[in-house]
Amino acid sequence: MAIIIGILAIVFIVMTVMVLGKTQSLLKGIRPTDSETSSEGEYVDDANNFNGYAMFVFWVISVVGVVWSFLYYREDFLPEAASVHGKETDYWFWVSMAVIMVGFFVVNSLLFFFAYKYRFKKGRVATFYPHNNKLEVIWTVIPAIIMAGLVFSGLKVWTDVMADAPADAEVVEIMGKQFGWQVRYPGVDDNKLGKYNFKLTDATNEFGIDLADENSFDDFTSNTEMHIPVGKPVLLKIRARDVLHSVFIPHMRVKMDAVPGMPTKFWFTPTQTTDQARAELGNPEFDFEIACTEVCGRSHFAMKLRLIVEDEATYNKWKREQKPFLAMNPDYIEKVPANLKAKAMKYLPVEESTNLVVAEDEATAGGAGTQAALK
Ligand SMILES: [Cu+2]
Repeated sequence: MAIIIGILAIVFIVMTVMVLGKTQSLLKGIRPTDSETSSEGEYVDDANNFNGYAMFVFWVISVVGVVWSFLYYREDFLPEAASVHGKETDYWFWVSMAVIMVGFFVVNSLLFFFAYKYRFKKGRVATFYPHNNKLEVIWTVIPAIIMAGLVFSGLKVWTDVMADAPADAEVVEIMGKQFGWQVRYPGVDDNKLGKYNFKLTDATNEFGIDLADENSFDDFTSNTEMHIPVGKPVLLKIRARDVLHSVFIPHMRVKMDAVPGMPTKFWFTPTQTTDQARAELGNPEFDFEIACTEVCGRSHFAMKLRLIVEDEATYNKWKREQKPFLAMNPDYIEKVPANLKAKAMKYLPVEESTNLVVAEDEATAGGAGTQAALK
């Protein structure tokens, strides 16, 4: 790469020197001189010929450069889409690209070729061609139709992407914080995320889960990976705890800002499991990845989360193996209102819940109650 830039730099420097040299000789030509032998026309002819050829050569080099850079950087383009809408947005991206490239090559080829072909020649007079309605209509209507076609097809895909998620979508909450992603699942019992309140956030309850809402009893969290099922719509509920972050899942073509105080969302349907992607790429180490694309502070670069796409059975099995937040942090049973305690209790580890039952008995009936219960 450095070599190419070096060569280009030398080429441009040589060209600059040559152009400057030409300018000098041109100036000599138009300056009044003592002898009448110098011919102005000859200099102008030379300069115009040089510029004409230079235009032509420049365009040929540019075309080679454009094609070369496209092929060279191909592997750095976005990876193949692994979601339903991703394939559609990619399709329209490449259609737009094709149309733009055709326009680019036609217009610029003509521009540089005409600069070369119609360079100044002695005795050639330019045609005065002030107006042509037919031409005006053609070059307005054709691009307008093409652009409208692109805009409307893009708009259709965009409204599908931004529409409400299907009712059966798997709901997953993802929250950005300096510096990492945290994930919350609605649990296996109700598939409903419990309410949250930022005022309840503390070192353990990072989500600010509101345990006064019974939907939150079976919610579980993760800060190491996100699991989702293949072939099923997944609704990401996105939020940020401190500053702006942005959820980016390149393979899924998912990208949405995470804004403090303003929940956002994005739903998508994965089409490929992690295992399928690994087999296809021949790379057993491969993983889908969630990254942050909003520079959010010193360790922004480290805001990554592994995304595991698996078949529904494996996904459901994984979900059942996860322990609810309440089970991991039994102390939080105190935050549950009295009328819901019995319901919440079944999520606690066995020994914790018996202890609590005993403690409550003691609190209500005194020592005698417990003794009676033990008899
Ligand atoms: Cu970030």
